[in-house]
Amino acid sequence: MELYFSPLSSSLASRIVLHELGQAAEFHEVDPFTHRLLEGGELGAISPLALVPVLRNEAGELLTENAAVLQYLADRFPEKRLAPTDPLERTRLQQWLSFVGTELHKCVFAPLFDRGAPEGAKAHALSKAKPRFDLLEAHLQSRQFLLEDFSVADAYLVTVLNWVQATPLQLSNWPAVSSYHLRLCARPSVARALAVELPLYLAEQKRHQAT
Ligand SMILES: N[C@@H](CCC(=O)N[C@@H](CS)C(=O)NCC(=O)O)C(=O)O
Repeated sequence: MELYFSPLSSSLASRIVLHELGQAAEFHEVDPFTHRLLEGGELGAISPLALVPVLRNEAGELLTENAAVLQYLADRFPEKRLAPTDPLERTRLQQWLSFVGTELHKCVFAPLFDRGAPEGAKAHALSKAKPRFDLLEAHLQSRQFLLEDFSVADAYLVTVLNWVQATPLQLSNWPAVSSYHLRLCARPSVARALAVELPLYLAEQKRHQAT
């Protein structure tokens, strides 16, 4: 398998899941500002919106959209139980994947990181954070994970929570979410993924400061 990724972006969730599954993959780094592959070439030539993650499976099929990619990975290796098969539990998983993808990633964080977004859009996005983090806080107060056990939705959530430190949001306002974040960051698959991608992220920042 091959994963097109940008350091510490939403594609980190797929790397975490690959580690959970014990699967090796080929990784292709994409600069999120230019959409160029560091090895040369354009992500847009592979995937029209030039967004990561893009997963290429062994048959050469290209898969996009984080929620779909993560479930595909989990379903390829069902013995690792990273996605429930019971219909109700699977729906709960999809509920959390959609919540993280639409209510947190796209509604709160995407405008904060969009260099072209006007200030008003950023303030508006910040105003959406509290009810969404309050919901998570209530859910995580009595749980270790979003579902009964670690699932691909946790890989996505820990990825998005990493972004808080680059925003004016303070995770300490939501203690259960903050403990969850620390706990998940210490999980071997997550710690390993962060150890690889943090230096790549810092190098990416340096490249763009220089230009
Ligand atoms: N709907 C897509 C969104 C993916 C997405 O927003 N990826 C970001 C990284 S977190 C990206 O590639 N950004 C580059 C850009 O916006 O040009 C998904 O769920 O996978």
